[in-house]
Amino acid sequence: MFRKILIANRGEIACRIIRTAKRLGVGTVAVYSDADAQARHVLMADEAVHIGPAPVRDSYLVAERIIAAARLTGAEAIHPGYGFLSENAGFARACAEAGIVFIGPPPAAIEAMGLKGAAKALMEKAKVPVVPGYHGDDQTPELLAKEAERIGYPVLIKAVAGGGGKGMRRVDTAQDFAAALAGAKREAANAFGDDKVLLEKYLVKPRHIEIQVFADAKGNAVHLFERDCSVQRRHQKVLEEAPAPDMSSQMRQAMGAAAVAAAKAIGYVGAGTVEFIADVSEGLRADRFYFMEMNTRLQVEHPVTEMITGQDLVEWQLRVAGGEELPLRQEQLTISGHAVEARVYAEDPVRNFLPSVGVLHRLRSPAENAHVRVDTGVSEGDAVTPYYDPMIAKLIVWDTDRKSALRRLRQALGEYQIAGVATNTAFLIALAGHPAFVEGDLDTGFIERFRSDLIPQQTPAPVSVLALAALAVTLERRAQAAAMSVGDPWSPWSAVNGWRMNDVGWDELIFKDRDTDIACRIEYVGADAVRLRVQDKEVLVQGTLEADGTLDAALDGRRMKIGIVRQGDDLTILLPGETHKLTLVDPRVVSAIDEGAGGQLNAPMPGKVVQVLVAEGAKVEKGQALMILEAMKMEHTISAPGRGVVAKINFQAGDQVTEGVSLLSIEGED
Ligand code: MV4
Repeated sequence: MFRKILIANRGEIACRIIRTAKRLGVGTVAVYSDADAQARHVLMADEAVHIGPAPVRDSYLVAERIIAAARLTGAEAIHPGYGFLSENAGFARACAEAGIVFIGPPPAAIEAMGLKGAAKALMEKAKVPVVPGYHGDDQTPELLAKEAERIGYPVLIKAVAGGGGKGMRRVDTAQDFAAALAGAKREAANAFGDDKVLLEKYLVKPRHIEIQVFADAKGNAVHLFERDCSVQRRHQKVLEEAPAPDMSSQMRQAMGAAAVAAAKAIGYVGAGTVEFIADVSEGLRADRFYFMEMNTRLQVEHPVTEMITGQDLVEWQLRVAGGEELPLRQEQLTISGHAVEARVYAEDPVRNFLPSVGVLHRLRSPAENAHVRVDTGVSEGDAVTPYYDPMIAKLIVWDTDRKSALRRLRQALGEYQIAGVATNTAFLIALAGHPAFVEGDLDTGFIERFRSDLIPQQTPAPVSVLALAALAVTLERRAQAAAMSVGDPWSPWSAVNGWRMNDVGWDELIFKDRDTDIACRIEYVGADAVRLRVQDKEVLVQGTLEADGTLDAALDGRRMKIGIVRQGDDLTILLPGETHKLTLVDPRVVSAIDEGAGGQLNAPMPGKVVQVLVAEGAKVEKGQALMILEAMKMEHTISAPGRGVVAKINFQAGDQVTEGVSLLSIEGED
């Protein structure tokens, strides 16, 4: 076993690898960019080395810096995680040349699977089933058209150099073929610098089923069964599970044997995944699965395999890379129960899953136990930035059977409390509870087909939520008033202030719920209770605000613990599986802005200044656009909060800005 390894990655996978290394007594070295100086993977590792600025091409993708960091710290091996340099044969070679073990397959095996056409030909030779089609060198349009005819429509044109769905065209009739071919070639040339294509029979109802394989350097190879990853959105996996629903043991054996044959055909060593596409137009059938591609790395979804086999795949990787034999033989591996993984993302399903950047002002995860595992790389207070993948966590659950596992998944997803960014948790709950999904009726078109069932509805906050928010605001104001009056009975706070008076009276609070102002009358009925009247409804809510930000409340006698997060005037109310955002509108503040307001205007998120629309000294009106910021592929307009004069401009077009920095300042006009 290694004495010390370097993890050439970040986020949850770096943390995941460090956890196993620690358990095995292996020293760990993290690498980090400017944006990750305080990241969880850095705090977890024994040592950490800075490798450059936030953009991945300047840090996590710079092979030389990573190898230099391994040399500097005396790490004997490098684990690349997934993504980044994990499937880069050049990096694997550079490690070997530097005398460092690359924890992954031999470079030649990475290369063999890199080109789709060559990989397919290799698989055909190894008797691994491939989708009926054409993958020859002759690319003349006439020949390709004839081949399409032979295969039978519909056919799929795929870029040989492609992957992840890029450069794919479905063609339904011979008349459409020539135009589709020209389009696919143009796209492939642009995207990959290689316009070669292959043709396949188009499968109308496919499932993505992949086999986890493992091989050691002594000629042993096994499979650790399958994962079903059919539920995807734009080629991004959303839910993964093991075993695959409705898989017969006969089909499992056939697929496992094919995957092991694939690994052996290319001299594979280490962890790999052989992806198959199964034609389920007539259900899962042992003679209708076909090789798609092989991923020569540990995959994001490996934990579901760990949960059903009881094995630690990172431990297997370290042992195999260190020259040991595989820990178990095929006949010693068995499946126990069912596991499902959901990827919790900072993205907004309502806005077409646009990534959502910002600070995780609250991040409370479900409690981990024998059934529930959380793999994450972030902590409360960390930021989701535009620099890296916005995945917050992977939630993995296990139970004895699929339906129980899905129930646990929905339950655990409901326990998430996340404020500061939008997330897909409500979408995932809808997905894990969808009748068709629960029945196991899956294919790769599932999300698109049931889109309207799955995207959460944007409903106005119910009166109960307004009441909880009103109670939280009231309790917070009282706590503040009490804190300020301590030791100073003459302070204006302990004098006859509004709160004292209102304790026996009432007040008005205005909440903005998206674009609607909702005026609520709150009556102070006790030290810890308010009655809320809004429109024609009324609720009595009582409770206490705990130190960790939990509101322990009773709504008309119904007890609940909910999360409340306040950032300035913005309130996030976190109910099980449901999040509401309200803004407290203070009539006095609004009028102050109208009369002129000054101050700093800060960057709401990290990004790039695209345009500065005003000069220093310019007079501006309330709402006037001052600066345009680009972040997450979107433009954000920074506008004047009130009438005033531009005092100072701190950035120019083209400048990169971090979250929270002062972009410009305005002096209010009297
Ligand atoms: C296909 C297919 C239907 N027929 N091939 C998409 C990614 C690429 N690796 C292979 N893909 C597909 N290949 C044939 N002959 C449908 C897909 C496909 C898909 C496959 C797996 C998971 C999700 C998918 C979503 C859309 C299309």
